[in-house]
Amino acid sequence: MKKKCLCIRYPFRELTLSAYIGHSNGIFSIKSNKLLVKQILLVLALIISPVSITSGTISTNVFLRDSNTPIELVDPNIPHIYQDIMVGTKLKIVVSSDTIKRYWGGDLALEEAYWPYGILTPKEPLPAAGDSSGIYEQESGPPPIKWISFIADGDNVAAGDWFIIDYNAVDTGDYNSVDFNIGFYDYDISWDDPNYYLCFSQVRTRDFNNNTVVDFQDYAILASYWQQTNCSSSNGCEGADLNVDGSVDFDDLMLFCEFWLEKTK
Ligand SMILES: [Ca+2]
Ligand SMILES: [Ca+2]
Repeated sequence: MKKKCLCIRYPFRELTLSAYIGHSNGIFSIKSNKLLVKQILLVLALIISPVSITSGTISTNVFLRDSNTPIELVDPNIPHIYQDIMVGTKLKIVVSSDTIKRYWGGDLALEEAYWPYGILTPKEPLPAAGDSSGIYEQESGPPPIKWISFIADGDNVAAGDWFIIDYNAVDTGDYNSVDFNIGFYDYDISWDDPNYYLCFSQVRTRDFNNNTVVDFQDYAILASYWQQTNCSSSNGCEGADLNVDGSVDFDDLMLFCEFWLEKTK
């Protein structure tokens, strides 16, 4: 039975007031009773310059690479936990903002344990991220983590789609499925902990002939190995032993049918 990943979530912050309050502290140099000072400054901020206060969220959405078709959620009421995808599936993760918000930064983070199974590749920032925006890759650790970092900046930052990061599901190793978590960091919320995880469970491909669609040609390959029991010593029966128990039988047929006519292009 396939496991479901453990996802940790942190609440979005509804208002982004920290920079404004910090700026006001510098102006007035008030040092006593910090809570009262913040309350006073908050009121002043609301009175003097309400347009300086922005609300909104930076969000992620996941689509098939060649379309705007979103990947379905396991439960529509639980965000960021997605239906199974096959090895070979190509996704795009879109980072968007519903507000004009300059100097925003964040990351997608991939822990070393997941590196053999999927690859994140950044694309050029979209125009709405601003003419001084940036996106880059880096590694850090220990423990080793790969980061796709992005910054929205410039006079022309606009609400909308800001960044696209491609994801390729490349392997499940020796397993019939792998749970896969990608941390999403919003620096306005935390530098230390992900705001949430994008959770995938990726499974072995049913596209045995590697032509990007699961159809009768793949069924014919599975049928050619029907009830064969030495798959572990014969290259996995060309992948037809989907549950990796050494034989091709009804269990594999059921797993195959779950992705009938699935496309990975
Ligand atoms: Ca095929
Ligand atoms: Ca099997």
